[in-house]
Amino acid sequence: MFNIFKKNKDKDEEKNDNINEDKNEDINSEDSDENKNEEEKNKNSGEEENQDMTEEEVEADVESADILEDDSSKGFFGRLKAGLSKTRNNFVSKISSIFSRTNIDDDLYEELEETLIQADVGVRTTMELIDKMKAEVEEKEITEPEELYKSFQAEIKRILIADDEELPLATDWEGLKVLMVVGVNGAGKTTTIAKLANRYQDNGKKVLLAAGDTFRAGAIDQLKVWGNRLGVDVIAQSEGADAAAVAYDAVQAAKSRDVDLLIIDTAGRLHTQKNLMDELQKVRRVVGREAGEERVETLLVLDATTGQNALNQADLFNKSVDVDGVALTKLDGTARGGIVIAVRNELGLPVRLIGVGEAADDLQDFKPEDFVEALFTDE
Ligand SMILES: Nc1nc2c(ncn2[C@@H]2O[C@H](COP(=O)(O)OP(=O)(O)OP(=O)(O)O)[C@@H](O)[C@H]2O)c(=O)[nH]1
Ligand SMILES: [Mg+2]
Repeated sequence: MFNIFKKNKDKDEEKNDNINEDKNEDINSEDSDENKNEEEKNKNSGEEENQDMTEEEVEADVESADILEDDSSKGFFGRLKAGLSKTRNNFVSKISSIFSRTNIDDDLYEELEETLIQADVGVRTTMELIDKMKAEVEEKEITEPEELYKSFQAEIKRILIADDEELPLATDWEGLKVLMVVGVNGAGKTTTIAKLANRYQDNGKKVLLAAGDTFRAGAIDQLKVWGNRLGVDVIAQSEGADAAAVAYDAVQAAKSRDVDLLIIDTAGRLHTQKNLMDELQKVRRVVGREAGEERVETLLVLDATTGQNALNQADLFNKSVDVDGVALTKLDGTARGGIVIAVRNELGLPVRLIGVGEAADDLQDFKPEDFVEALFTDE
């Protein structure tokens, strides 16, 4: 009932058992020097557009973002199609020309394999798809490439429809729900949060935001400006504060204000930075303990344009904080939309949201049927 993104409800019980051990953790404990060094590295290595922005610049940036734009003329499906146009024009048009060949032969399979790998579908999934196509040809005695194309599309759809998911995203629940949003620098966490806050507020939910990115200069202001613009309160401390302490305050505030959805922003971090990943676990533990494990979900935001690297990120984030769902942003910026298939099939993580542009309506629930249709149907 509480699931917005969850992949597996049974896990909660396990977590409840473990959480008691952490009860005495001091959420305000100082970070170790080692941790700070790591953070310094993170600061220097991240390509962060907002890093040196002045307050006015952050404000102008958020104000000019068109996520509240009221342009429903294209409709959701039109937006999806438009957002996937790079992938359509590249990957899909190649695939379609492969299946326009006159014969089903080794060349066809080879070209298909190459194209799938180039589109970030992932090696294992590509091999599975090729094997499946060969099996279909044999079993169904398919001779026409065009007919095989239909099987191919059906197979992609089958991979994307995961049977352990509840679709669509929940809009109905009782009491507080906490969504922790994690990911590497610049993946689109804060923008995704703003879009979700906007959406759930439109749905009549009382939303509260927590400025858990206490690390990057300007991040707190950025969220506050969003809060202002959306008319949503933001719980924040000063830059450099313990992120877990902010999360703690935010959960208390959410409880006392009868909030339906608390969304916690977190600092971008590389999945390879152990200390920062530990910090994330700490935030997660504090939130679970204060809000109740069953009320917390973790959304991993991945930038689709980072390709295979996004898969590595997902794997390590999942090991660290147990990801419930993935938001795959910036699909409009890549010709390699096959990454959606890889996240689903290689990692077994449910893609719950996709970002196909900057506006609010461009953060869409991921619907496999629509996705496949938007990819493969001609104008
Ligand atoms: N084209 C496109 N741009 C997007 C999408 N989602 C986010 N962006 C842009 O990506 C940039 C980074 O987004 P943020 O939300 O600030 O990313 P973040 O993960 O919070 O970054 P840090 O706070 O630096 O870790 C912004 O310019 C967003 O407008 C999308 O689906 N499509
Ligand atoms: Mg951010």
